[in-house]
Amino acid sequence: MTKGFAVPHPSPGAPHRCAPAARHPHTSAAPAFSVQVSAPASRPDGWWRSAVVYQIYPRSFQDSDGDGIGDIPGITSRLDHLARLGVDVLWLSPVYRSPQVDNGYDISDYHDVDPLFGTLEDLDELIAQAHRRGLKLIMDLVVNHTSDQHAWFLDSRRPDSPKRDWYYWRPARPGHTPGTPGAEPDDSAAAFAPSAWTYDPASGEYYLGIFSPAQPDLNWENPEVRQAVHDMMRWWVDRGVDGFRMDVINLISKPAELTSGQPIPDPVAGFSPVANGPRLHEFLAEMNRETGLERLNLLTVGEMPGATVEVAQRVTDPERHELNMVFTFEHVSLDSTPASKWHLADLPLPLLKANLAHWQYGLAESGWNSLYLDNHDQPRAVSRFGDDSPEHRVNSAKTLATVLHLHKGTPYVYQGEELGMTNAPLTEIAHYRDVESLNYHALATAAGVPLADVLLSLAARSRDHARTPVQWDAGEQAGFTTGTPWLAVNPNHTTINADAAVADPDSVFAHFQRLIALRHDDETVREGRFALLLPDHDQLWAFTRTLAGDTLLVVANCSSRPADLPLDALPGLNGSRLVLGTHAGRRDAVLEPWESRILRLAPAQGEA
Ligand code: TEU
Repeated sequence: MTKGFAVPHPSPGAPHRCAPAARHPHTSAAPAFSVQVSAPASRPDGWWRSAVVYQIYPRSFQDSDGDGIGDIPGITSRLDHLARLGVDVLWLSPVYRSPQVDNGYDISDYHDVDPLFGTLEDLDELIAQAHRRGLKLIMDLVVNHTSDQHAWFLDSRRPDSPKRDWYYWRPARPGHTPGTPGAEPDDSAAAFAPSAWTYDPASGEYYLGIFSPAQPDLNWENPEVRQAVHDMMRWWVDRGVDGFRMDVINLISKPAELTSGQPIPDPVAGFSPVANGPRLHEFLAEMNRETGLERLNLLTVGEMPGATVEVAQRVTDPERHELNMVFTFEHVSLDSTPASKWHLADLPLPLLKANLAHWQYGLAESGWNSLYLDNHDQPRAVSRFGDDSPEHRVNSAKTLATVLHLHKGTPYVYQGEELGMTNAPLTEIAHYRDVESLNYHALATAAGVPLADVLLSLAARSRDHARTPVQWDAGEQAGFTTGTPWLAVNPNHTTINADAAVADPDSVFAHFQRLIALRHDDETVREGRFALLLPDHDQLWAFTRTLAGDTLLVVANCSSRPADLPLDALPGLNGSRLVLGTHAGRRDAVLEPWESRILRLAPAQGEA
């Protein structure tokens, strides 16, 4: 396991200045602490281009009833924290009725709230309270698949059902007895199970579930399926939601082989064989038209594993009327080998910089980027890309945020990221809850991978790191619940928690407030053209953003040792003005470990 970036170590004689950062007041304007009150759902054209989105994973955010599981009233009770942070939009991971095999990404009723999380009325109240504070709210739309307990699927199990064709049902492989090992229609593996095909003895056929048997894939070729999804989306829009985050939406159009009843080609290579199918753009444009996504100025972001920047260019080109932006997986796949996310690889900084720059350039002319390092499926960014040691945690969390939020696009903050929350000490299989982690453990150990290696991969990549309860205070269960949390609270909540962060003007939280305020205030942050500098530098992440002659220069030391600023390669430095820094007031030509600065170049100096 590699922690942070793979950078060469300094030579033994080299000076190594790792003194803790001096604490100085920041130069930016003080964050606003007042709660904004505004009319609900005012959505001017293009509003999402200046927005910052905050993702809530309800199960782990705030419990209000002591059952150890976060819920909607718990979220409502914490809205002031989010208003204080300054974000514009809340994205709710799924709260629909669900057997919770994949924590709500397996939906059995799209028109109801799971009792675990509360009621529809609780959700209405959350939306109203959010709108009252000027916060918008978007729902997670999980329509590549339903739960196997959804009424549509239960109906579809009858071979003569009109809904049989709403899912992918296929006979056994020719020459094989249905239900016997190896009789699956093809060799596709599911993301969270050994096979993507599950045998149903009642009809003697198999159904497709590319995540797990509890998540059967809907057949989007069938127009009735698409209509049912559109109806459901309109129902939520009428209820007051401001947009959708669309789960694995580039998997809805399946390859021609599959839709025509043939085996999936090259079935073992992850999602790529089933991603970005031939009718993807048609389905997205139709959805947009039928549900008024664009007409109503709803925020739309499509999660797209396996999508290239070319796919994203098409999806986000305003002329094509599909979606506002997509979530790419490229930058969060760089620290694994192509074999799987569990096969760990070193990540040199130039590789990560190059990937983000590739997306910046690719979507510069038309289209739009989404920007994220953390979400509910990823280990914590500060532990993965930063340095979560007590010495460097705060500055590395701030510097990663500086870099991300100064790119062009819509930044996403994942709950706890604004506190610098870290990976959890998950050291044995009993510590894990996630279906993906448990499946990997079972399959890998059965295949003979030594347990120690399996545990190492899990400790580096498990989704459970993101899902430990939000650390609100230093007290019992971090203030998350009065009961027993469904997943253990990280013991470091005694020092890393919202109470402490909000009280400290130099905290990670305060830095996020400043970055969000800067985006709101500064047109160059929102719309400026991006240019990467020093692409091969293994410590510094440097780039400019330019708009109408105004240039911001970002220099960030993404390493735990000092970094010299190459003045000849950054000619605009002299005469520039510090807009925001992690070590405010410092202007030396050496950046401290994990120090970053946002500078405004003097007008005459233009783009560096
Ligand atoms: O994720 C899709 C996805 O590609 C990742 O989940 C991936 O399978 C895994 O996290 C890589 O480690 C979405 C949701 O974000 C995720 O939580 C769901 O489990 C999945 O879809 C199925 O709905």
